[in-house]
Amino acid sequence: MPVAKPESCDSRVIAHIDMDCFYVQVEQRKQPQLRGLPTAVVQYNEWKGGALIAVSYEARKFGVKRSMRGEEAKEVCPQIHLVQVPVARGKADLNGYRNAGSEVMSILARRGRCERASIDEVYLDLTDAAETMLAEAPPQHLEAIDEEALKSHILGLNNEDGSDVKEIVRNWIHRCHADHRDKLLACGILIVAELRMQVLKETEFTCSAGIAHNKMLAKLASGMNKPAQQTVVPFSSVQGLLNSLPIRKMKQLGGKLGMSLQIDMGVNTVGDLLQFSEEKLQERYGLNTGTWLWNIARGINGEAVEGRLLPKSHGSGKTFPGPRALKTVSAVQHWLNQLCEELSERLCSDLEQNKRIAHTLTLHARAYKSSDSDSEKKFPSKSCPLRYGTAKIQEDAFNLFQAGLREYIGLYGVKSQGSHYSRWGITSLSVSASKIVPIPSGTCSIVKYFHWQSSSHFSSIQSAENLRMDATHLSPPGNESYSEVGLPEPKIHFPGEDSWIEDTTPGLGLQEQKINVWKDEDLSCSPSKKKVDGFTEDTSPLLLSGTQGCLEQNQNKQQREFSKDESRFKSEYREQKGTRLKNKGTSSILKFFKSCNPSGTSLSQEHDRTVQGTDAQLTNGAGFQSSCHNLAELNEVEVAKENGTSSHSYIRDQDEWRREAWSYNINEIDPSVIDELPMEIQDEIQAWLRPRKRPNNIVQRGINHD
Ligand code: TTP
Repeated sequence: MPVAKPESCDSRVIAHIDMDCFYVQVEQRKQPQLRGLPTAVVQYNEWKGGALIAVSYEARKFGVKRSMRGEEAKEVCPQIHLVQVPVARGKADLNGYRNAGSEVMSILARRGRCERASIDEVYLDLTDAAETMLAEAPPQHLEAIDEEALKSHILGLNNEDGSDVKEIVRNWIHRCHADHRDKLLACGILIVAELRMQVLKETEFTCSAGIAHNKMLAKLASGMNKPAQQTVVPFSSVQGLLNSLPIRKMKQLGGKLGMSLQIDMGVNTVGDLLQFSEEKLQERYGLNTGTWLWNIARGINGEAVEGRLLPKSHGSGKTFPGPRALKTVSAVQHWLNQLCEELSERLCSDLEQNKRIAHTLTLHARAYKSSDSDSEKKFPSKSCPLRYGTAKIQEDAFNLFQAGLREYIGLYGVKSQGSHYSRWGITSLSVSASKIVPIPSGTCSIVKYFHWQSSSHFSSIQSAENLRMDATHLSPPGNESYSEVGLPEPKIHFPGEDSWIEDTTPGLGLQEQKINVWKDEDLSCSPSKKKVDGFTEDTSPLLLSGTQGCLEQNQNKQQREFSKDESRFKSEYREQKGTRLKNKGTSSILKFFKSCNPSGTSLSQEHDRTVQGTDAQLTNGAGFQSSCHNLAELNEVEVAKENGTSSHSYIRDQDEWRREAWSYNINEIDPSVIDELPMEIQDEIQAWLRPRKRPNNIVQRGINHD
């Protein structure tokens, strides 16, 4: 999150690696005959040839752009090859691209801390590797410098006199009187060039890179010379780069904040910000945003490379634009089922491969109401504890949707303009799983984990049973008009999300033992009935009397169900896995180099000949908070029966269950997953991620970065 942070250390070496026309490269690896040809990947929707989502650099030379549809691209480049994005469950299947991104990442991570920023972007902290190189084999003593490194672009180096660019780069790398920071960058040049060649050899993909002292500058640089090239930002060039950089090109400044800076403050380039004091910027845009602006004008960015190879969340979404908007609850349920199936498959794969479990399920949607004065109202995002197993995720997501819809249309139904009820439509739907943690180990966490699993299981069963009634009420009958639902305002106290953590149940030692067995030996998602059943039986001595006993009895029942579900979930997964196609690249790198590049020059040299072709809201987090709701709310409202007079109450008996308060923590959203959600939902989430006003207590002023 772009919170103003001081430069932690100005001698870092940070690289931003961005794959070139990534989806196209993945498709070209599958169909090598397309290599070097104008190619584009088109969306699943075939209207007018489908929207282009990735365009090869060969096609860009003809003027083909991502904003075009297939038919338009054919007009400007008749020979273009259009490849449709793979499809599964009636929507784009990004698994192949995701896995290809992981292949690249595993190579890049060999030399330093690595953070996956999106499906095809990675940040690397190469400081340690560069320091080591400087100590052991300093670049100034290297006789031969790799060709790929010599092709680097070093910002601020001028070759107007027509001198050999490679010679200029060689001299820059060899400078023995350079300051320490530039020497480190010289090492970065060599390391990144080597890594990029390794990526090419092992995956057949080309990528571009930016190398600088912080993430912001590295990201700016990586897109400057594409494809298959790298750009370096020495300290001495930072201000020159920013002075001429249009404000809207800066990450986070493409939206309202950028617009306000232009219109209200007359700021057109990042450098123009230098004329304002930090206080002035804070006064106008709030403490945190003001400081952040003050920092970026000086190239200051203390964000650390997170060291995260695995996503913080998983998401699956689909848009339903225009006439395809979903207008019935059953249509929504159908698509939710598809999305949840995909999500469940990915969760299972994460569990199997990385031994991680997700704890929170969230539903996001975009909707409209046809006859509503409150047209600005957003469909509320809803979260609940995540239960594993496709059917459960589907059920819970559907419940969340119903809760969201109920809130969206108004608690008592929307009766507008005489006797007409409001119609609604869903234009975008997505589910995500977050709060992903390694399977807990050790007594405390296992107990908490299962206590949590069982309680969430119980509450969801209850809510599901009762909310099923809602579906009838919420489904627009026949002509899609809306029937009135009487829902009283829920009154509920939501304590902290972690309250259950304190609530450890005594006597779970045996469970813990068995779970550890499962954890250590049974992570392949193969069913192990014996162990699971054994675990279930072991829990029986826990039966107690009174309220606590009743609670635990319920827990045991739920744990048994959980175990069965787990077993069914595993066998479901095996089936899914059996049918999954595996798209592997061709195996022989030598073959690749021979066939694609018989001259022995690198692909990037070939690319040298090709043509080059955030809305920072002044938010105080209100948007985020308004999207935080919880499933407990569903369990406590009274739902009118069909006759509209009597009501059925399903307020939960046990106060314990009330302690679960589920809200969505924005920090749990992985930026790489946001990219996979429908655009409208991305916009919404991005708005939450914008710089927030915070007390300015972390900024060290007066650091000299010039
Ligand atoms: P980008 O990195 O933005 O673009 P790119 O890799 O295709 O091309 P470039 O060389 O200019 O970086 O996006 C990475 C992939 O994400 C892209 O190949 C396709 C997908 N994508 C979409 O599906 N929809 C979009 O709107 C964008 C921007 C990307």
